[in-house]
Amino acid sequence: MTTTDTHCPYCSLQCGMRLNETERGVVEVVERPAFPVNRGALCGKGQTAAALLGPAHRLTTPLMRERRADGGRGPLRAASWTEALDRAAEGFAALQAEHGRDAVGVFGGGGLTNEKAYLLGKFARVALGTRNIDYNGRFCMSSAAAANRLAFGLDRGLPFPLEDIERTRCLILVGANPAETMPPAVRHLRRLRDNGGTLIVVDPRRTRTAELADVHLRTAPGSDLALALGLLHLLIADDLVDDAFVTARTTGYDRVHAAAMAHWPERVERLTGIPVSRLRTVARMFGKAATGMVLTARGSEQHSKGTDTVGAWINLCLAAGKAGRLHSGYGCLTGQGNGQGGREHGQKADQLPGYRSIEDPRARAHVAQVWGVDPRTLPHAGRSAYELLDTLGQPAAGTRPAGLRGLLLMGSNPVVSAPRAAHVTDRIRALDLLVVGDLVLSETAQLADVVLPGTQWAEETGTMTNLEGRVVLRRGAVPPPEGVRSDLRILRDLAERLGAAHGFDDDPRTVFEELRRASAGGPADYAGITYERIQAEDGVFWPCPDESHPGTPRLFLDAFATPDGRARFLPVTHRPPAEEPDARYPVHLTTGRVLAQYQSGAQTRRVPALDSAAPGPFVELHPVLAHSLGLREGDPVQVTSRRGRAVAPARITDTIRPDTVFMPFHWPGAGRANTLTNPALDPVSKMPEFKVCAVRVEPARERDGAASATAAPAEGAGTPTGSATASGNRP
Ligand SMILES: Nc1nc2c(c(=O)[nH]1)N[C@H]1C(S)=C(S)[C@@H](COP(=O)(O)OP(=O)(O)OC[C@H]3O[C@@H](n4cnc5c(=O)[nH]c(N)nc54)[C@H](O)[C@@H]3O)O[C@H]1N2
Ligand SMILES: Nc1nc2c(c(=O)[nH]1)N[C@H]1C(S)=C(S)[C@@H](COP(=O)(O)OP(=O)(O)OC[C@H]3O[C@@H](n4cnc5c(=O)[nH]c(N)nc54)[C@H](O)[C@@H]3O)O[C@H]1N2
Ligand code: SF4
Ligand SMILES: [Mo]
Repeated sequence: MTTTDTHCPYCSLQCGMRLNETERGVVEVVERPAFPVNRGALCGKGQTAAALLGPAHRLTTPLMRERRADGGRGPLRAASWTEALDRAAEGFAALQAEHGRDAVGVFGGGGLTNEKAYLLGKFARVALGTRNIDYNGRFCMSSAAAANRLAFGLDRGLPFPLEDIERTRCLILVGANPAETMPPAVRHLRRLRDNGGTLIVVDPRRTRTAELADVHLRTAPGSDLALALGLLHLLIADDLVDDAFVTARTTGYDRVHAAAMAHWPERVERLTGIPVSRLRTVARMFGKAATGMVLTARGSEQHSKGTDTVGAWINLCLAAGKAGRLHSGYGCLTGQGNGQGGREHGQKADQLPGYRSIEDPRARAHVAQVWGVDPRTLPHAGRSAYELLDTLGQPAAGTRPAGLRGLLLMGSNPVVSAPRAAHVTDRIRALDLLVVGDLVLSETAQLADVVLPGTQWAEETGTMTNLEGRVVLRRGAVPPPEGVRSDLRILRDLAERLGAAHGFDDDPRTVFEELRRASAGGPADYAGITYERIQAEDGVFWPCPDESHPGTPRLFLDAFATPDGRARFLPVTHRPPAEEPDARYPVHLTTGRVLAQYQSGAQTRRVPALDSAAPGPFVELHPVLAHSLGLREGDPVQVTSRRGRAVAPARITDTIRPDTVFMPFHWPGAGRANTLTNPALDPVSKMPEFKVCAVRVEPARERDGAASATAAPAEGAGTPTGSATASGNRP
């Protein structure tokens, strides 16, 4: 039997696990108690992760389809690697020759290792020479990233190790449901309470996480910005502002003070649905605690005002003197396995490795020198994820530039996970050439012209940076199925065909060595991190500028990362969601996750134990709303927004607000939540408004219900055509 210590393929905790492989090739996941982040604990997804090793559910050969003269598509068929890579590279080159370099783009993912993310960014800028690269992290924590950089001068999701949570006296958890999304982290919440600390949870639903809290604020979706401003107002009114901290370590308080005064408690009660007395209780709990933290996740961030909302929570921390101190601070719970590292090494439209800006001449010069290219050849910033998807295949019109004609996609499944997904699917179909690298035939890969089967997780080695900024090593443990190639190899093969014969190595360690040099001196400095150190030290926290540097588990204790060392208050005021309930669409829809499924479900829907634990979509609604519509548990419910219509069974529960329904987004087909969601973008981060839109809820007619079991997604349902009126379902 061989044993390998490694990390889970899924979320940003990057739980340590041990893989045992028997002589007969059976792989089992067992505990690895020494790894500090999870101390052996794993959720069901980690426990069953080995199910996708081996060929059973996997792509094991490249696939291709022919385009007919009339533009129609043939079926996907097996192809050789040479055929598939030639078709991809020649196709991209031809599109660029005809439409310009920016006509071909790249879409990446926050689940890719640092090495892959780095090489993908380099591939876009050097091999394709396109400005158009972005990735699914834009849909994830980009609002928190933007606010972190504005306020603190640096974006690392957590500025402290996760276990510091246990020691804080008061924690406000906003729009995060770790009991389902990061179960091993819940131990820290329990310990926090055992240590006498207070836990406050803000969520429109009484989640399993909210059930652990001292106080649960069941806010209206999209009202967190008002809540944070209202709490700041009360902090000021109760004389709980830490003046000494504000004077010594921050700038810009005056502008924020005025905004807070405009959010008096009664107004905030109206906006959030939380009574003034409870607002006051929470403001006092937080203000009087000796130490305190605010942690946000997607519930607070995935809004068209996500950056301002996070800014408002940061303002609250700064005013209360709860930042830049031991056991105090603001943090964002990043989501994907490499959500942190994936945003540091150049997959983002405006970014070069080391979290450098692609518009900064010094950064361009440094990275160009590492890459051996002329800095003038480096493209500038391109389009953000949704803006890129929204215009695929479209000609230029008015002020709108032409959309991409060709796309290389690795590590995302936007047919299920992008907002306004039916429209995005139409746009993907309008491409001249879609090349997808994946492990499985995802819903997006099903639309590709070329599908390239890749290795994953335990079949290859690479580094991941977890939500704490801890760089860990996922070690290869088992041989990949025959016929697949690593993403690094695929990028090398494509780069060679595009004329970039050098600079694309497929050995992860060699790529990491180059990443170290490219990141050196940047905000996310990995120069001192080596594979050996990572293994010896249970991971190394960046920044780590040289090999004698211990790494940086805790940021900002002495100074913030701004030029003057002070944190900046951010001037923000409340504004409503882009779409508010009205007579036609009277109910809020919010979306999110369930324990047993991961993201677009491409991986976890193929794991039998997970599929049976969470077999399909549902619409969570309050008994009052259900009663008013004559709906019983399990009845098919039709949910309609301005983007389209979805049908899924009712799940009736009083844990949700009566004016809100919730759908998880893990499934394609009739119950796809993203058919409904609103792509209104945050002006700073370009985050879409996944967490709130206006819908109409009604019993599905018979044929809709029958359709829901089998039907293809309601593609093209750009505008709802249903004849139903808006009567009566405002609870
Ligand atoms: N099981 C599982 N775990 C995962 C993932 C997964 O797909 N499945 N994905 C990983 C990834 S990439 C991510 S980003 C994280 C996400 O982790 P979380 O952010 O914890 O997950 P979500 O379910 O998207 O949203 C959290 C909560 O936000 C609430 N919410 C909705 N609207 C609002 C609002 O306006 N205000 C507030 N305060 N709350 C609101 C929802 O009710 C929900 O309970 O999970 C990671 N872990
Ligand atoms: N309505 C709604 N929509 C949402 C959200 C929400 O809360 N509500 N959350 C958003 C968030 S936070 C996120 S992060 C996105 C995530 O949504 P997606 O971007 O779709 O992420 P995944 O489902 O993880 O897709 C990863 C794909 O890459 C493949 N893959 C995994 N590892 C590798 C690898 O190493 N190499 C390659 N080539 N492929 C790999 C998987 O098989 C899968 O097909 O969804 C967003 N969409
Ligand atoms: S919590 Fe996240 S990293 Fe840990 S086992 Fe579950 S999915 Fe894997
Ligand atoms: Mo995410």
